[in-house]
Amino acid sequence: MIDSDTKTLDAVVVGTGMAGMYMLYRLRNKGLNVIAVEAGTGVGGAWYWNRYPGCRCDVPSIEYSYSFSKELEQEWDWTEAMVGQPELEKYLNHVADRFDLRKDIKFSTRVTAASYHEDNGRWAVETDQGDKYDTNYCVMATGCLTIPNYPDIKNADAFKGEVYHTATWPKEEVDFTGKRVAVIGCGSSGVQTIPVIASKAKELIAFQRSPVYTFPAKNAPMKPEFLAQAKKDYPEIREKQRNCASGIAGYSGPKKPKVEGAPKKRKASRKILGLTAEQRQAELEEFGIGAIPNYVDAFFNEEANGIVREMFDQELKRIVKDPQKADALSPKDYPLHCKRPVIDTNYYDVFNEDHVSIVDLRKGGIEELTATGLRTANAEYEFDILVYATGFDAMTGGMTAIDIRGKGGESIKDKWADGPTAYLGLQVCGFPNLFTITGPGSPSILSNVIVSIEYHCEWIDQTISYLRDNNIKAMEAEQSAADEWAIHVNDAAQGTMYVAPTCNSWYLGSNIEGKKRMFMPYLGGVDKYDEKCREVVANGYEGFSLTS
Ligand code: NA7
Repeated sequence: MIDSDTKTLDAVVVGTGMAGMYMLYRLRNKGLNVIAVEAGTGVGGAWYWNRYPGCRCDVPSIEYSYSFSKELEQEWDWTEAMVGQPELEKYLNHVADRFDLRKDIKFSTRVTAASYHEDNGRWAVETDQGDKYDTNYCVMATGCLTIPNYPDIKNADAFKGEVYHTATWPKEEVDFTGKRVAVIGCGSSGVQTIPVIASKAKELIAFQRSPVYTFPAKNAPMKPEFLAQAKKDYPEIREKQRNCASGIAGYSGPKKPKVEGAPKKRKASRKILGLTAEQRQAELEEFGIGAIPNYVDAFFNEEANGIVREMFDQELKRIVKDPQKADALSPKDYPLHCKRPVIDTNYYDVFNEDHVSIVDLRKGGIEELTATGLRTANAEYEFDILVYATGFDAMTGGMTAIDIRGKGGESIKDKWADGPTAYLGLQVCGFPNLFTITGPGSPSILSNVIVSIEYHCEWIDQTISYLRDNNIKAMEAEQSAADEWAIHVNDAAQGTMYVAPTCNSWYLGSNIEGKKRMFMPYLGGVDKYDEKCREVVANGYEGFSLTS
């Protein structure tokens, strides 16, 4: 029974990050009555919430941008090779204005519940502002890195100073001048923010449970000739992005004219095994620490991984002068390529400054927060500001934070208790007409995510056209297809360092207590994934049941 306050729609899009914005644009353009619901006061998703100092994209901006509008590509000028959060947020606001998206977005509103009605194949969606929507399709554009992870620390509320989380950073500037700052967590966010906060603070203490392997970002201002050429080359760049595994074309700018007789520039070897100790040392000296992640055999081979880890350690000890700090920063106990690679600007260098210290929590964890700081198993620390850089309930958190109930009232939380499965990362069995953008089992965050986002939005758009053209009331992933796909996703990761026994990462869900250990993204690549999706469609949506 629909009450009079309920708004009837064709589609509800949850979230207006890069995915939700494009989905809204596509569905509206096809004439659907659609609304997008956004918890923030503005668009941007991850680029709206993660406004901590130093937040920056780790994919070149030329490639980390929408491809759907040629005009947009031509009119937007990136100012750096890899821009920071403020510029990305500005870009996304420009997109929202340019395509007049705001008129169909309900801001400052969080979707709290969504339940499926089997009798009519429709969803009832509720928000924390009391909105009620009755909709045919529900598209979850809730993102892979949405729900902040707050560690379960004893007396968490005891600390009387200022407390921040990198993933929910305030819009107002935080003044670190002359302050003693503690940062808990040294993943990508910690690595990015520590040098920037340290440049202002009187003292910075990094509390680190797992050191990362991090490599210089080598970010630089955008050269006008590079940008001009990229704008000309966009068709090729986009074509290449969609037809490779990573979704990154590796665009390198204007082609340099060949100089007759000029010596060929040497590149670092692709494999480390087979090089003698002298050759490895020579490569390290010539190419530096940045060459280390490119030795491909280290992805699969333990011996190769061991060698590059030793090389990494050697470089780390050279950069960080204090042997105790270098030892604390050394990620000895898990392989390279287990966690998402981190790139940084001045991360190791900042530990050469006297006012920046590191606490190695492997030698004794945090026991409790106190009114003035925190206590580890070994010592007590005092500070004025506490920054949690402790990551996310990744890949699934955005969905499980909502009370989503499918057929028979089953909740998504229960459905995924034993590991999240979603056929092609697009639909969950038992949840008809609900689509997941970059859901578990798709290349998502293992690829250039904007490429995967656009792919999913277009697939969902075309699928909805098919459903409407063919009077199909409900579309649902079949359990057998979802299970088979989950096995394939798992197989694709086997033999890589991503699933090494000593590896704990948010890809595996192992950063969240009680979360089932399962490798969630699809490692097969954007190109292979596209082949599979095309095959599924060509075979009449094989693996989905379609009910008229
Ligand atoms: P990450 O990469 O999950 O990093 C979170 C960090 O917080 C990591 O070093 C964690 O150590 C640490 N952490 C988590 N819980 C605790 C507790 N209880 N005590 C101490 N330290 C803790 O999140 P980020 O936000 O840095 O980056 C996420 C992605 O965003 C990144 O990959 C980029 O793609 C952008 P752990 O490793 O779990 O031992």
